[in-house]
Amino acid sequence: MPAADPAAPRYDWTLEEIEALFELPFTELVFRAASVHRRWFDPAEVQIAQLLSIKTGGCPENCGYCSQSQHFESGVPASKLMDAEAVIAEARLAKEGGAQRFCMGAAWRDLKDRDLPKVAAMIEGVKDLGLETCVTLGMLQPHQAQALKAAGLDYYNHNLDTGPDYYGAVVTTRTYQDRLETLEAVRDAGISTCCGGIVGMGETRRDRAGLLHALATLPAHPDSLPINDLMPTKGTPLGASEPVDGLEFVRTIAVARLVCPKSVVRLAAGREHMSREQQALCFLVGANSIFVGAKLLTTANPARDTDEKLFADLGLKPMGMAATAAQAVAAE
Ligand code: SAM
Ligand code: DTB
Ligand code: SF4
Repeated sequence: MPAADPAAPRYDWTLEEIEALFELPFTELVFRAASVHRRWFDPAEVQIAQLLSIKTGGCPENCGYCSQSQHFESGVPASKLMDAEAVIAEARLAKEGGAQRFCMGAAWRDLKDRDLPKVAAMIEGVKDLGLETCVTLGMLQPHQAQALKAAGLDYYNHNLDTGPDYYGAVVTTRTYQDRLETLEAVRDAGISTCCGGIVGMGETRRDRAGLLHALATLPAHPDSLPINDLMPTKGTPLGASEPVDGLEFVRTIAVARLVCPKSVVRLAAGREHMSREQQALCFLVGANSIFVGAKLLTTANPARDTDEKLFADLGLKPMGMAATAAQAVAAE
């Protein structure tokens, strides 16, 4: 019998195995993660995504990290859902700036059926520009997921945020199970999943391992796996969190690459406060997607020319769209 491929995806990871990966000597972890990365991806390729907040602030949920919750005084004003034409105009600019995927985020607890036609028009318009489409709209019912799929949606972002044991310290208005059910509705509708979490919220390494364990034991690994470094926002309960050590963040990316080897791992929020060297280490251990543009949803991100210089200095290039499409098919 041929030996099993050590880089093949596995769905039976134990929490202890994942904790043991975190404990490896840094050099060994980097080597293993970079090796697995090369098995499935061109390590010079990084996917370029851009975010737009299509409905900002006033959210009824109490996610302790979030500037958009109505429970906290973060100074982010609430606004109405944007018009589809304005969203499509922003997407056109993003494409001209080199974005490959356009991610539209709404500060909602859940999608309301009355908003579906407008969101569907945004998806159709953005897709017509030749961009991959992603939305993150809170919890979804199965019929809503099907309607988004019919509009041409490629990806739905819905994060688990942290490990199950720490989750209750971060948010109480929505359960872990609620999140898993939305992800199931997304998968069942045939939409690719974008699902990850946040580090730097005061969690332990075991909690970070718990997040990656939850992701690696989903019925299907996320197609996109964003790891966010908390963007601390004054006025939110987690606004004064102790930042996570830079090398620990790199370890988290490396372990994500090892346990979900075929997922496109995104170095998501937090690049604004990371050195070029830290970002380079993240790319080395398997991060192969970023958000570009000076703004994420409500917080800052590196300027486009800063990222262009970083890509030039590191010899990185935008991921071929064929590669991202192949990923989506491979994960089905
Ligand atoms: N309201 C929807 C929801 O929560 O499902 C969609 C938008 S929400 C802003 C999307 C994700 O962004 C969150 O689940 C969280 O993981 C991430 N996020 C939000 N605020 C963040 C922050 N300050 N720093 C890092 N990540 C953050
Ligand atoms: C994800 O994992 N990160 C993005 C996207 N999915 C929606 C959001 C990051 C938000 C950072 C905080 C802000 O800008 O408000
Ligand atoms: Fe609302 Fe999403 Fe922010 Fe939570 S993360 S408060 S659900 S916008």
